Amino acid sequence: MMQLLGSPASPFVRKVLVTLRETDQLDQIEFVEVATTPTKSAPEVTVAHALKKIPALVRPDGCTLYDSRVITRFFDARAKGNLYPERNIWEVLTLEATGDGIMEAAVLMVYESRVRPEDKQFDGWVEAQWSKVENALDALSKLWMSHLYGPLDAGQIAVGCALGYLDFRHGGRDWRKGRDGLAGWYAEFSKRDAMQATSPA
Ligand SMILES: N[C@@H](CCC(=O)N[C@@H](CS)C(=O)NCC(=O)O)C(=O)O
Repeated sequence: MMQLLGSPASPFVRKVLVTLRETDQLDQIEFVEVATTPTKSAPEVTVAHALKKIPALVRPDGCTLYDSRVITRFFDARAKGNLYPERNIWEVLTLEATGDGIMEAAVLMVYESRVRPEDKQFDGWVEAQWSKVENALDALSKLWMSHLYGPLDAGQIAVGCALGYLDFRHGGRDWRKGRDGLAGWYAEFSKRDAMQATSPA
């Protein structure tokens, strides 16, 4: 059986779990829960993922897959799903990259306070990451609302998991302020069974 190495708190792992649920393949994997940080890598992760990150998908009949967007695309193809439609593939991939980028910046902010020793923390750097998040949220609000309301795809899943992660780890920053449209979309999207079942909060 395929093994998915991950933690339910990771937004990148959540994307894979949502994809598995949306394509009805949750029973195809064994979830192996691991705790890993940049300074303390889990041994299984070090073996499976060249960059020592999660998620990683260990397959008995093929190479181990990473990163999250490779794994989600693999499962979509495997189920002959429509999360990466040819019709607008470049839009979908760009939206997915936007969601992933929000997660990356938001995860780095968490590492700054949790992993880096206090005397080495740098507020200016943390705020610069948050300004990337805000810039991306504004881009989503201005350019992507009609796509977000279209048929379900991998871009929407990435954005949904990114916004969920902002609530989970950066709730005090109020990403919804001045972004009613995006907040309204997320309120609906987060009601999906796959989102409810994988909520980290
Ligand atoms: N681009 C990667 C990012 C994965 C990632 O950053 N995962 C975090 C957990 S949320 C991780 O494994 N961090 C440990 C580390 O950086 O060593 C993906 O999409 O899979």
